[in-house]
Amino acid sequence: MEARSSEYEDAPSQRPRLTVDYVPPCDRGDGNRDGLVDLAELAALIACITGPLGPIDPPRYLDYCGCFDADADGDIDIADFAMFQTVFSDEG
Ligand SMILES: [Ca+2]
Ligand SMILES: [Ca+2]
Ligand SMILES: [Ca+2]
Repeated sequence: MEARSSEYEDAPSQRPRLTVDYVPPCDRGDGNRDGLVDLAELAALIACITGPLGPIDPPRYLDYCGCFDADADGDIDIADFAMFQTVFSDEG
């Protein structure tokens, strides 16, 4: 049984294309996407801190909190803060 279709093999430019636009929640801690990870993000991160006993309490989990969950384990704790420090800059 032939699993592939040969319909487009002679006309590669006519092959169907799938374009996926992925917008990440933020760029390495840059919650407001201004290109800087500065005091604005530090304040936001502090508002999101849950401690290590997650999971995050949903009412406290603001839209942007996922931005600071660097290890993607559902909480914002010291491990996430440690990673935040590696990208933090107060030059903003
Ligand atoms: Ca920022
Ligand atoms: Ca954790
Ligand atoms: Ca985490």
